[in-house]
Amino acid sequence: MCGCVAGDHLCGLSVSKRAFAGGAQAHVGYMWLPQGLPSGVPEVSTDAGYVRAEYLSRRKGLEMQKVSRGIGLILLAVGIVLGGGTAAQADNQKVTFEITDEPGAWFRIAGAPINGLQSLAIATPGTEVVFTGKSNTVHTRTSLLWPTGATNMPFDTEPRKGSDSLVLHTPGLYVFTCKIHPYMFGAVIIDGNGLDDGTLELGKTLTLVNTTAPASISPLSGFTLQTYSDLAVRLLRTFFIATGPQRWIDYSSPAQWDPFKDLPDINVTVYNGDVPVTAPLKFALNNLVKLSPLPADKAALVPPGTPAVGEIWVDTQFEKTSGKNKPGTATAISGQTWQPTRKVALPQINMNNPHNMWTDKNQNLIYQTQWFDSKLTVFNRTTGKVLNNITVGESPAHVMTQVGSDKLHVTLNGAADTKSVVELSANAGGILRKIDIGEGNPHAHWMSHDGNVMVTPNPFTHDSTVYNFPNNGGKLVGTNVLPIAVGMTPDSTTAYVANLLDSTITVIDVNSQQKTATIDLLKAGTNYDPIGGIITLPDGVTPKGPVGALPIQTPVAPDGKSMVTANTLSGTITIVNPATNEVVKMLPCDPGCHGVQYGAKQGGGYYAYVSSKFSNALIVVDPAPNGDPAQAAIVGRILLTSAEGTVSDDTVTGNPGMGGQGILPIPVVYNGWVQQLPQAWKDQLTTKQQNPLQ
Ligand SMILES: [Cu+2]
Repeated sequence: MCGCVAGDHLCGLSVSKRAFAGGAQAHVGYMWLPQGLPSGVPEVSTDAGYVRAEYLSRRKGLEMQKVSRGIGLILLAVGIVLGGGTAAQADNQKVTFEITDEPGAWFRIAGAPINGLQSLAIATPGTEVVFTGKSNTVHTRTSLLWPTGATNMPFDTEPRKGSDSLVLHTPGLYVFTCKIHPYMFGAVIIDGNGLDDGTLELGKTLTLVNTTAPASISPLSGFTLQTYSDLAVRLLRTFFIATGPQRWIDYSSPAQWDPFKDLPDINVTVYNGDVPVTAPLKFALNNLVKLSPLPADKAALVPPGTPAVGEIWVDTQFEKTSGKNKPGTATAISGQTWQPTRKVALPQINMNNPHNMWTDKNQNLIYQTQWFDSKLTVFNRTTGKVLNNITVGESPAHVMTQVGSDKLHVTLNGAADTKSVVELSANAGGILRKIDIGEGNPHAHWMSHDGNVMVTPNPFTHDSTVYNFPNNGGKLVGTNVLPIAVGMTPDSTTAYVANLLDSTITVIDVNSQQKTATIDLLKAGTNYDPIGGIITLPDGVTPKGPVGALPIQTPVAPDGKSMVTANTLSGTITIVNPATNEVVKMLPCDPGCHGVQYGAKQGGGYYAYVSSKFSNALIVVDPAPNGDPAQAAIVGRILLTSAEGTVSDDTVTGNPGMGGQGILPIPVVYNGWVQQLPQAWKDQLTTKQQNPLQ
């Protein structure tokens, strides 16, 4: 029953439940490791001169609770026929999820998918859920939501490639994710009323993992979600879109987008308090509560009126090509024609899920992370030719250069130990060291304009490291749950950390290394009603909002006038005025809204480019017309599929232009980097763009 691998120090606990993010019962959780199980987790860094006291002080008083118990239950065999069609196979009361690198099928149910539901299993109480690994990198198997009070919940594991299992007893909806790649979803509905009535029972209330965290780290602490609610239905809708590529928005197709394509013709039962409400699944996902309209108006596919300087690279991470079995390309868009000029798939190295990019100070190289792998890849920007493929560690997520040295720093999202940032020499000549940031598993860091400071978001430990290079040490600053991406003002005095699961942004004073404020993007109860719903879009009917649910990338404009945040659950773009830290505007985005970067607009000013995972369009935002972020507007939508004249090293075979994640406008015009550009690039910028703070 224990599916652990030999030698794993957690073997005896492989079906244990360790509280997410420290959980309700634990102190501000540190490593999510029960005491007495620290093998592989160094207690004290060996880095000389390290400001270790800061880290150690947070360990004191740490009381992690072992919540391990053996699970030994006799399993009964049942069928799971639903409304004439098996939704997904659960044989002999066992559901096996294969964890893969395959877009949409990250938690793929073993056996052929039926009705397109490759990641949703329907089963009865007592079903064993098994996770097995088929990915090139490590993943966690983590409860995202579950029926309130359910036995064996929440479940969580270390990042690993091996197997795990648990048994589900309590009826209702369970969604599992990976804390490293938090859009990987697998779900199980335990139907307590039997499986032959054609109705999926979602149960009365759900608990979200962050709501089990202490109030000190989650504004949603203690919140319980009834299943008849905007938030529950929105989460379910996002699950179905994420796990079915046929439900992604294909702007290149003449067919009308159907976000519910191939969903089975079955009913779901949700609860309004104690009152059951049964409705057809598709109706429930679109009409049961007052969900805001889904975006994706193809008429919006228009280029901006004013050209951009240079080009815009977008990681079309889910695009498939014929010459390799791993997904992903990097797509270059011309800022003059707004056409895709190049797609780089790198079949010769089987490039796997390219996630985020940066370039050298001469703008000649593209540094490309492979997030579902262990490599940093370097290719020539103008030829697409691969130059280097360097093993850096598990799940390399983001890469940026350091102003001055032009060294690279790559975060290792899958690294369980605290030496989780890799430093490479200029032009990625070689690995220089691994930097101890006091935590493992960082995602999207940001570097200061002078190269002195790096701020990492540490998703597993709800904190952020403010690392000072001259001191060769850092300090941990508390955030909310699952911090995922950092932005920084151009003078590097303020850092912003987007907390995915709490829909907040932690504001950090970089110099004093203190948290100074929290920006609430959800404003539940004020701007957003998690039960009644309505996230109002600019053309909406209810004067509520702005709202951003599940924020990801959040860079600050090179001139400091705006911060643009991509919110993946709400499918909205929020604009913050960094002068006041107020959310001043909301714009519609596509499902899976994810990446943001700023680039130079021709003749002055900036565009913010926004990518979405489950769409093949790049949104162009004018983030501060007339210098005012409250007037931010969408000024273009660019198709990311190949066009006539697009040069590529491989042939696209699936998910065309899909999976928008990391973005890299060339030239890099953030303060600090822009001053290092070759003259030929500077000549294309205005004086103000060359010196954004003057
Ligand atoms: Cu993962």
